[in-house]
Amino acid sequence: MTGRADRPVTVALVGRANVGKSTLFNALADEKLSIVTRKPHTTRVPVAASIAGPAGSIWFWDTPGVSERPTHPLQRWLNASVTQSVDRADAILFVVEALNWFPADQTVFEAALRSGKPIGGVVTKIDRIRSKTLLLPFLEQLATHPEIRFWVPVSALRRDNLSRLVTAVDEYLASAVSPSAAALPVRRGFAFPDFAAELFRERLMERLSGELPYALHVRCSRFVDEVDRMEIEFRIVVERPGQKRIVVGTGGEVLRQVGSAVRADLEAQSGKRVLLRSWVEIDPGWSLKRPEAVLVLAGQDAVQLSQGELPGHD
Ligand SMILES: Nc1nc2c(ncn2[C@@H]2O[C@H](COP(=O)(O)OP(=O)(O)OP(=O)(O)O)[C@@H](O)[C@H]2O)c(=O)[nH]1
Ligand SMILES: [Mg+2]
Repeated sequence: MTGRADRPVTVALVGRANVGKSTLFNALADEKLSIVTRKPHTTRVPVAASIAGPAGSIWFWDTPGVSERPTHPLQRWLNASVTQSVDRADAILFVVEALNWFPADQTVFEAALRSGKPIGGVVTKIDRIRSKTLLLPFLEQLATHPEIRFWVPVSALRRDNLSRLVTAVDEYLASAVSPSAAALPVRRGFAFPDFAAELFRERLMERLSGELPYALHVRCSRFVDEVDRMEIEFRIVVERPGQKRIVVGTGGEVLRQVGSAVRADLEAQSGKRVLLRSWVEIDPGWSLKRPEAVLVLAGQDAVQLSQGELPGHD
């Protein structure tokens, strides 16, 4: 590496909810750092990873999905968080789903343009497109936007075109900016207890339907890390007693099944035996009265005893 500048460049991945930002981010990081579900508005807190580019390292930020007309305080807060990431980043990677440009994409696109920062574009999920003849007119339409320095079609699932994307980011974005020290993320990924809580939320979001994925919030309230074992406790916060009943499930079935899947994930990742406990609390209208609760990363107020270093989570 030649080392383009003293400091790495930071690039925010921004786009409508569910376009595949987190899947792409994880594929670029070559590690699962951000949770992914089939449902929109999965990502709530920006997460960063440094990736080696041809001329130096580049920090990528995964950000929440933008809502076109946010009506709920949580959506407004997520939108504000994206604006903040755009403000902090040196450059922007605008993410759009192949063949799907909706009003929300236009909203994000215009916000990215207003930032005045260099912008590159990614077209995701191309593995879903059966014929290139369908994709070409879409790409041609995108190419009419002169402000976007490049468009790279990718499939994060199949890892198609990822190195071409990193090269384009390096060549057209990273070389065009003077990196700002203020933009540098403090860490790669989440602290381990926060990541564990995110995994719990991922499993619950996939399992539950309707409003519930958005009415719940998971916090890690206790984290004990020893040489060969971990103890970890989660509080799942919902808004109403009926929601609590569904999250717990008949005879505690939902919570037990989700908990054992998360325990298996954590044991595989840490190589330690994991003792996991979880319970559900009701905090009426938490997302309405203080959506910033999601900002409070679990690890910050979890009781932590002898916390060790884990790969990818400094
Ligand atoms: N077929 C296919 N599906 C993908 C690809 N990338 C993402 N997906 C799927 O798209 C859905 C949403 O992916 P996410 O990565 O969570 O999307 P996101 O933009 O981060 O969503 P939010 O965090 O809600 O804004 C998931 O079901 C992914 O498996 C891809 O390259 N190909
Ligand atoms: Mg996401």
